[in-house]
Amino acid sequence: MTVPDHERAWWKESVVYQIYPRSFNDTDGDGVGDIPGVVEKLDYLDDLGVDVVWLCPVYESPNVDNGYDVADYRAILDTFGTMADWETLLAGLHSRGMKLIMDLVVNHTSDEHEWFVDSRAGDPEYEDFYVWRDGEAVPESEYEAGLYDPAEYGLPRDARERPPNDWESFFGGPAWTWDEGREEWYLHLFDERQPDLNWENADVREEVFEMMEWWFDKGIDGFRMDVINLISKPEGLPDGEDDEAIVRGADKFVNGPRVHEYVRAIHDEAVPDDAMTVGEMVEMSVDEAKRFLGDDGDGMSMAFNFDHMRLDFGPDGGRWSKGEWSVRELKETITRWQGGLDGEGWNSLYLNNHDEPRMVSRFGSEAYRRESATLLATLLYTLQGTPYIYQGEEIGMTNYPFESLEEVRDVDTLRNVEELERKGRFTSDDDLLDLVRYRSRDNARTPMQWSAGPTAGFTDGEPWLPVNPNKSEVNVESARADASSIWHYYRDLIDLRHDEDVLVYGTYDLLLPEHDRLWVYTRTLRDAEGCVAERTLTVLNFGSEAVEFEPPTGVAGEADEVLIANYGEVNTTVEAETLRPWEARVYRLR
Ligand code: ISL
Repeated sequence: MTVPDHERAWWKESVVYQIYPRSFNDTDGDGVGDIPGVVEKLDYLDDLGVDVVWLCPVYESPNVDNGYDVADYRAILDTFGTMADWETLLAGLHSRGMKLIMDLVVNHTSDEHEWFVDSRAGDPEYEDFYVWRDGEAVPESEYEAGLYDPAEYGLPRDARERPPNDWESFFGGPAWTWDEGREEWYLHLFDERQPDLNWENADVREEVFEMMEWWFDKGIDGFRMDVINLISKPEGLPDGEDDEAIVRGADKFVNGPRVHEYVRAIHDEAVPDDAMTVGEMVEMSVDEAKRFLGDDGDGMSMAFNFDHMRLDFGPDGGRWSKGEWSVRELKETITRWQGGLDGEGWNSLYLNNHDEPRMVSRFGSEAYRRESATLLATLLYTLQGTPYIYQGEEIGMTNYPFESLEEVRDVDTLRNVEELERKGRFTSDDDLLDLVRYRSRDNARTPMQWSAGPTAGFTDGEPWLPVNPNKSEVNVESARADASSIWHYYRDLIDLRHDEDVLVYGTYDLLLPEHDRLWVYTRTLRDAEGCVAERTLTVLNFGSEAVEFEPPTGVAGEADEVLIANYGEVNTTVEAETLRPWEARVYRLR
């Protein structure tokens, strides 16, 4: 056997399908997807061939951030159904041999969570469950000189106080909100209605562990851990020092001093050995990631990193401005993670999710939708790591052509745009909408397109977000009826992944590193003696122009089989050829 047993894990051999329940399938006509809607599509998921479903939050929530603001970790949101519906879902997945991972959102809760309600009221048991601090007094002279505006912090005109430090929220504006009742500020790295939990408090940790165990007892197979590397805040909460940080203060609260202790405790106390965990890791380097993962890590199975999601940030380094990305940079970034974690961790492979624009619109080409969607998929399924499909990716869904801000629901977009408008960053309405069309998380959140019907078959009611007008062309029904569709290509790739150990475990080696259009690499499995046992070659023409491919020595003339190709039948030997726009091929090398 080429892959030693101790290296194998079910979650390495799996393909994960991410469901954003609000936008997946609505069965009761309220315009919002629900859990029975997921149950209705279990055979669909099974046919596609996925192994694991990651269900975005379905807990009780006021939905300021669509469920990432949890009001009760042990209750299902009414709109989504009941606990009995959820149990039906779990049983339906398990009976089909699929697994379920839930979203764990424990950096913060909703302000409607009873812990926060009690904390805010000063109940001694919960007083310290969140991060409360006194502010900093502002001298009258600063106010008079116009250097201080109480309105910026939502304070009355006569207030002369600013937050305890200069940290900013990911959703724009200060990371602190003043509470009238306690006469203190509380920390929120996201919306003001998402107060950060105080992980320094052992009771908080105990509550979280118990809640996790409760879900494991119900039979789940793992957790996706929301912004898990933000949970430890440094003592004294010092001001940010890095002017380039993604938001002010990130250099202080990302990977805080006790983060490894906490993440290890989560795994030791609350995660069964065979469960899967995937940490969402903001601003994470390869070396830092290794400390969470692998044999000597904190017990986490794998990590989402954001390095490749930053390549198109604008000149000011921020997410809410638009910059150019290049194939070279994307190659370099992914290659760094492939090499860095080989044997020492495990990658999560994704190019989009519920927080990111659609991958075809961002990294591919809407003009070559089929070709580029299948090329991007070929990349994801022939890298080392676990591939994630975000709902609709398998039919090549694209960004939404927003015509006005009124069509946007996402708190991140609305708050950040408001902040940018305040700073006078937009030259016109078109300028603003351009950025929204490019960056808004709502691009990924429009309803799943099941058919060409009036609401794309998503609901009988009025959908909570508009349906993409391309539904008549882009939908599951027509994709399944067409053997050459993106959907069928995904199914073939998933089969391939299940059949070929080399595509799961093989080492990645980049060829032609300097090429600015072609992305070419091998995957290699060696036997116990170190001899090559299996090898594949992936060749991708990452762009809308034809390109000459000159195979490098070592692979030229090789190959006896094409494992998959997105232009149908191609030559089985690797030789000099013109590759068509977005052409992708995977060969088995001799
Ligand atoms: O959207 C982002 C990147 O494109 C980030 O600012 C994002 O908020 C960050 O990646 C954290 O995301 C997670 O936590 C948020 C929640 O809004 C996101 O949906 C979730 O994936 C707060 O819980």
